[in-house]
Amino acid sequence: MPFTIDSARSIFPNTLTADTVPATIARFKQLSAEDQLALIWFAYLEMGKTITIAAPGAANMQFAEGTLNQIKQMSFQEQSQVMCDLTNRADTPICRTYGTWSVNIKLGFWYRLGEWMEQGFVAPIPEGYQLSANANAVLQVIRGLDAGQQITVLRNNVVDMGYDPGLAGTYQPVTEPVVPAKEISQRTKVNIEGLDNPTVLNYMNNMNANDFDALIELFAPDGALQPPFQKPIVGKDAVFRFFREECQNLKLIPERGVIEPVEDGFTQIKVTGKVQTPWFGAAVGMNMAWRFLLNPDDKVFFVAIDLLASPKELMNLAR
Ligand code: ECH
Ligand code: GLY
Ligand code: GLY
Repeated sequence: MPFTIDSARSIFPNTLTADTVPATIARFKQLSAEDQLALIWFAYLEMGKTITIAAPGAANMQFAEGTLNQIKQMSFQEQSQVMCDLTNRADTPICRTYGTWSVNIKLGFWYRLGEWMEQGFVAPIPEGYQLSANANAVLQVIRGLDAGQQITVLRNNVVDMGYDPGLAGTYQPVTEPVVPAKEISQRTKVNIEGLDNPTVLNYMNNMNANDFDALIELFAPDGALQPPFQKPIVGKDAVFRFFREECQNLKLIPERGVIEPVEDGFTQIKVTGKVQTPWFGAAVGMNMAWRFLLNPDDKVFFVAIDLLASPKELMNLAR
């Protein structure tokens, strides 16, 4: 075996990723819970002026409905406490429930709370709230990011909230239902300048069609997928679960790619292009790279998905 998952992670080492995203999140986490909530509120309001967020689907919201109604019944003081608990990742019943939800349910939950804060059903950020100097500095950094990086900061903050019972390993994750794959007649095909590798083309087309059964067959049994700023998800079963839970209705718009053989029949491929999330649609095109390592059977042994530092990186296919 010429490659391990670990060594595969450093193919195409010249790829410049948006490291300001994890750096900003790390600084954000040092702030008080009140500051964190107020900062997200201000950032969210500012972003809302230029990009519209799609309302979560009903199928998505049903799992959060009970908790949301419970919060709606509370006093403003209790509501503020729940929001601070979530931010502090306290061990409370609501934080435990939140911890079992998939990413989209967590985002839908906060989307609804935000609406209720605006409408006066949930405790607002106090009028005239003054961010600390550190919080202001973080907000300044967020203002300077591109839209794709801004929504990634927001998303990852929301993902990190609540109490994570995952370590105990005894909970059933709650996820939105899986939609059926698109009918063949509804499917589109991507075009990638400089690349005609069928595994990569099928990867993009099957993801865009929500055809996760076909998509997973492109992977080697011990294959791995590394999402932006995360550790690799290893093995077909785990990757398949990830597709069904977190990859519905994405739009992958690859633009260009390079391919070259490496050792022992393996092939490395880098593709750059845009990705859209169903939350923002065409309003936000995230600048992304895919770094594939295919085994001698042309199955995906490893693929890393990276959020790029700048649009300039879309042209960087250097080895
Ligand atoms: C308010 C104040 C109090 C605190 C909070 C509030 C609410 C905040 C809200 C935030 C909503 C944010 C949202 C963000 C959505 C971001 C989505 C992103 C998606 C990126 C997806 C990518 C996919 C890449 C992939 C590809 C593959 O090939 C393999 C799979 C995969 C204001 C009340 C908290 C409401 C909705 C960034 C990049 C391409 C890796 C998935
Ligand atoms: N509105 C986006 C979603 O529910 O995934
Ligand atoms: N809807 C995909 C995501 O937010 O990750």
